[in-house]
Amino acid sequence: MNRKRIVSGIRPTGSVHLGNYLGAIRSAVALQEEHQGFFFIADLHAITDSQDPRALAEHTLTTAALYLACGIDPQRASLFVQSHVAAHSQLARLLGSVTPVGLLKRMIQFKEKAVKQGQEASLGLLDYPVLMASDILLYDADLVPVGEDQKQHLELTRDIAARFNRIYGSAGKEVFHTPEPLLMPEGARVMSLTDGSKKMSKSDLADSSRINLLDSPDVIRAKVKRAKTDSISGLEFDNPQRPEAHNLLSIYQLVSGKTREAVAEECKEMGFGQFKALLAEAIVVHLAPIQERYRQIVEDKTYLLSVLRQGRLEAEAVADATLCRAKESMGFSPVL
Ligand code: AQP
Repeated sequence: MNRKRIVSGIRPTGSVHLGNYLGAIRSAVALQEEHQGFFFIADLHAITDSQDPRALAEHTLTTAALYLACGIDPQRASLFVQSHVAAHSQLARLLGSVTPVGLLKRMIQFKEKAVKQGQEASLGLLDYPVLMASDILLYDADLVPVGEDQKQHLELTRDIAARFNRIYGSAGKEVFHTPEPLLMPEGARVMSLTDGSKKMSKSDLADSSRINLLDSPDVIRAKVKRAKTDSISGLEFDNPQRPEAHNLLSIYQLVSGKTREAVAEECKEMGFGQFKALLAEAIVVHLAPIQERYRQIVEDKTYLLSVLRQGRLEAEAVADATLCRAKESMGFSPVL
C-alpha cells in the first residue's frame, strides 16, 4: 500500500517544551501510523536566529532522542538531521532562483523579526521559507502538519512549486508534487505560563514560562504553581478576558486525555490553587514514561546515532532523486 507522505521538523534551538510536544511531536507520532513520515531536526533553520555554536550539536541529539522517546518509531518513519542531507541546501539554492524577493518580504514572520532586527536582519531570515519549501518538496510530501503561524509559509511552498513546474516542467510532467496543509487543531497552540497571550517558546529567556519535557516533577510542580492566573473564581475555556485559564485548562485536557466537555465540567467550580495541583500531577504523570524512555535512549548513544544514520540514508535516497530531477529540468550538465 502506498502511504501518503508527511514531512515535519523541529529546530534544535533549546529545550523541547510542552508546546513543541503537544503542537507538533504528538501529531507526528499519531500520523506515522498511516503515513510515511520524514521527521528531521531542523539545524539549518536553527541558525536563522543568533545561536550558540557550543550548544547546537548537543540540542540536535537531545531533540532527536526526545522525538524517539515521544514515540517516533524508526521502523515506520525516517528520523534524520537536516544538515546531514545535503540536498536540503542544494535544492533551496535552485528554488531561490524562482522565488521573488517581494513575496519573501511579505511573510509575516519575516516582517515581525525584521522589525526587531533592523539592518541586522539576515538573508537567512529572508529566505527561511525557501529552505522550508526545499524541506517539503524534496520528499514529494502529500501533507505537511502546520500550525496557524506556518500556514503562510506552506502557501509560499505551493506557490514556489507551481512557479517551478510552470517554468521547468513539461506538459503532463510536473517536477514537484504540490503538498497540502494538514491544519492542526487550535487547542494545540500552547501559551506561555507567564503570559497567556504569548506562545510557549524555547527562546523565551524566562525558563519559568515553559514546561520542558525533561523538567523534574518538582520543577514542573513549582512552575505550574507560579503560573500566571486571574482573580475570577471557577475555570472556563474560551473567555478572551481569561487567556491563562483557557491555556491551563487546554494543557490539562491534552495531557489528561479527557474531553473538553469533561474538563470544563470537572473544573468549573475549582479555584486556581486546587486546579494547579491537579494540572501539575497530570503533566508529571504524562511525561514520566517519556522521560524514562529518554534516559534509556541517551544512555545508548550508539543506538541513537544508528537511528539517525539509517534515517539519513532513507531520506537521502528520496531527496537526491528529487534534486536530480530538478537539476535535470533546469538543464544542468550531469555529474561526470
Ligand atoms: N507553543 C507552541 N504550541 C504549539 N506548537 C508549538 N510549536 C512551537 N511552539 C509551540 C510547534 O513546534 C514545532 C517545532 O517548532 P520549532 O522548534 O521549529 O520552532 P518554533 O515554532 O519557533 O518553536 P519555539 O519553541 O518557539 O522555538 P524558538 O523559541 O526557537 O522560536 C512547530 O511545528 C511549531 O508549530
